[in-house]
Amino acid sequence: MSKISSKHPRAESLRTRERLVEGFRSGLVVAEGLAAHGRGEAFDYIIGEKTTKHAKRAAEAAVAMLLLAKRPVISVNGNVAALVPKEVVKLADLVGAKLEVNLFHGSVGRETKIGKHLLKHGAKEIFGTDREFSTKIDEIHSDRRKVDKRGIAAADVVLVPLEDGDRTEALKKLGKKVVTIDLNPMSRTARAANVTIVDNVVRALPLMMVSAKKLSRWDRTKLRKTATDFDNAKNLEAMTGLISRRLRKISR
Ligand code: PTJ
Repeated sequence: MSKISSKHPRAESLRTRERLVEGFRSGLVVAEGLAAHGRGEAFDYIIGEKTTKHAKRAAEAAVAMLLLAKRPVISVNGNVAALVPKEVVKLADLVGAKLEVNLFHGSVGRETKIGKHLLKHGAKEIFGTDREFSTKIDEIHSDRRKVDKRGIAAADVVLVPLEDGDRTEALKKLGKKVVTIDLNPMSRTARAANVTIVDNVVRALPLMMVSAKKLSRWDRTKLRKTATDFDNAKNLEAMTGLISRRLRKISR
């Protein structure tokens, strides 16, 4: 890894970028994942590389939804595995969710690599890597249609971080609730999800872990209220409003 001075104004962002490049070199991340991260970085730059109050509210609703779920699943792609392996394992543990490797650019070799990477970071069980349990969701028009019978196929709530595609609509049509983390509040996934946390996954996951510790002490009535009171369209509108105010401020 190249040396990044802590005095550099974008030190944290550069370190995150380095982690992704490492992930690319070790075969966890596809080249397209680097481009996807660049799109995310652009939005992060505009929002000020900080977690907003809107993201905090969304994270709480997301965690409430995961804690209320009977069969919650966290879907892991190459970028998530490279950026937040430890955190995603910990969050799954805190909310009682299963971890499933599910890729847009499907490859058995990368699935296995990502699965092993998560096991190395403390996961006890990984779905999505065993052909015996593989099935298809026909409504999804990409490699992401390949899911695990014990995981996404059977889930009632699915966390799908970092994607812009048709999967969320398809999962919702099947009666599942969808939570996402996406720096772009205009992406198809951000718009279609039940809860969208507009924040960098490297900040959102630790934030969700803190929420999970707090909310796991709440009763189900309070959790239900937190989940149902959340309005994703309103929250996204607040985020796009914040982005346009920030753009006006930066351009002055
Ligand atoms: O490993 P695979 O094969 O499943 O592929 C993973 C990528 C990310 C390449 C794939 O899911 C993809 O192509 O994603 P998209 O359609 O480019 O969407 C990624 C979304 O995540 C975009 O809306 C980005 O703005 C957003 N994003 C990128 N990096 C981050 C992010 N959001 C939060 N935190 C980030 N670090």
